[in-house]
Amino acid sequence: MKLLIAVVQDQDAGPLMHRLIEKGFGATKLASTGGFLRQGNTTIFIGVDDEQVDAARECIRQNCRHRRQAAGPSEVEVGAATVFVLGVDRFERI
Ligand code: 2BA
Repeated sequence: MKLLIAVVQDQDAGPLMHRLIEKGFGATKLASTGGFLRQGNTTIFIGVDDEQVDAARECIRQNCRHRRQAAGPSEVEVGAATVFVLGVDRFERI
C-alpha cells in the first residue's frame, strides 16, 4: 500500500476530491499553507493499493492546473500538484 500526499491549489481541491471519491478512492482533505507564498493551499491524503498509484496520480494530473501567481514584484508558476508517494507499513481501521 502507498500513501499519496498531494499539495494542490485550493481551486482544484473540490473537483479533485469529487473525482477521487467518484472513482472509489479514499481521500482526506486538509487546509494547508505554502511556505514560500504563505498562501492557503490544500493537502490531500490518498491511501491506495500499489497497483492504484498510477490511476490516482492520473486523476490528480487531470484535475489540477498550473497557474502563475504573484510573488512580490515577480511571478511564480504554481502546481499543478506536488505529490509525495510514501510506503505504508500497515493500514488499520480500528
Ligand atoms: P509554496 O511553498 O507557497 O510555493 C509556491 C510556489 O512558489 C512553488 O510552486 C514554486 O513555483 C515557488 N517556489 C517555492 N519555493 C521557492 C523558492 N525557494 N524560490 C523560488 N520559488 C519558489 P510549487 O513548486 O508548485 O509548490 C506548490 C506548493 O507545494 C508549495 O507552496 C508548498 O506548499 C508545496 N511544496 C512544494 N514543494 C514542496 C516540498 N519539497 N516539500 C513540501 N511541500 C512542498
